[in-house]
Amino acid sequence: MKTSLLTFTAGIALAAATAQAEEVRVYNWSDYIDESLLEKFEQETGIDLIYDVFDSNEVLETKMLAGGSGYDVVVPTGTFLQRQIEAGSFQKLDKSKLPNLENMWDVISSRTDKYDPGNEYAINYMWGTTGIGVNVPKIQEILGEDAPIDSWDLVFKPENMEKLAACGVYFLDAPSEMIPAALKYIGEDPDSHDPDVIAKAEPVYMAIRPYISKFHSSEYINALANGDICVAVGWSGDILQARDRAAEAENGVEVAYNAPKEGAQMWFDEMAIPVDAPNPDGAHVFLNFIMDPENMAAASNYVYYANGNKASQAFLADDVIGDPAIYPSEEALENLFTTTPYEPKVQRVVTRLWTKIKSGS
Ligand code: N2P
Repeated sequence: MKTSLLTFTAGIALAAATAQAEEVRVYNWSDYIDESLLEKFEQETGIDLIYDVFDSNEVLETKMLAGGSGYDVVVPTGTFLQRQIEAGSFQKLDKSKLPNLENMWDVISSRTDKYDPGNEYAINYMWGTTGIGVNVPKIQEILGEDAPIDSWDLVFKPENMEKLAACGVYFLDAPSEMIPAALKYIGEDPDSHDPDVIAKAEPVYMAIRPYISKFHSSEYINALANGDICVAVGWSGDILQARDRAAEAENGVEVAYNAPKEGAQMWFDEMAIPVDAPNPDGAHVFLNFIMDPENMAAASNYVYYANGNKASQAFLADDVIGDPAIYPSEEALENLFTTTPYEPKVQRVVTRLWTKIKSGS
């Protein structure tokens, strides 16, 4: 009797020690969460959260295809998710562990279904558009009151870029978004997988290449907010975060974001569990925490991206749910395009072209 009681006690102590040491490792985009949520997760669940960030789908994809990343939750964009599902990089969600799935929004899940049929492998975290952020007073000083801040003309017309170069122009280092934008600008199908069509993006970029100061996918938030640059081709919420940082600094910088009127890309960032995740149970706890309506709303209210959670909408700030740059109207939605993943052969064409564009020769 005594022995078995001792064993029992030791068992509890061991379980407690294991619970204390439990960790979940999340790899998400930079500037993409309200960090107080990370503490809240640890407090509510007792799980240690290791939270790392990236700013490039290509960087994440390299880790996913190599395997052994050590992460429990990662956040590829829909097109990359689809390719990585096909490569066997993810495990199916155990939906019985995700009661908060009931909060998700069918309008978004019907769209993410194209990348992940049945939404078997991922939940939508956030979605947004790829467009243009500007320091309005600076642009108007250079190009006049009628500066085309809502048009791809601003950044793809060499005569505009020649004038803007002095105040600083950054582009995303994201070939799967920057090539489609240039194709859209010249009236081609932005989702073309035809190498001959894709090649038409090259002269568009080469004509403006001397005027691009940098290709980078996260530094532009502060650069725009500080007034170090006056134009950034970037992601909607990031530019709206720059707007807030500038307003707080009261430095005369006034940032505006536009999804260009000719058409802009819409994308969906998806939370998925790697096939070799060390703690898939913890990953499910994290996903369920994120799908809590108040948590999801707190994240969107902080980073100015829309989310795929219908129930969170009751908790969204008016300047988030009411801002058409974040939650576009039906009409504006029609002007947004989506893309499909490039096949490996086409991807190589795109990667080579992008390297050439960046090097400028
Ligand atoms: C957050 C960028 C996320 C959007 N900084 C890229 N899909």
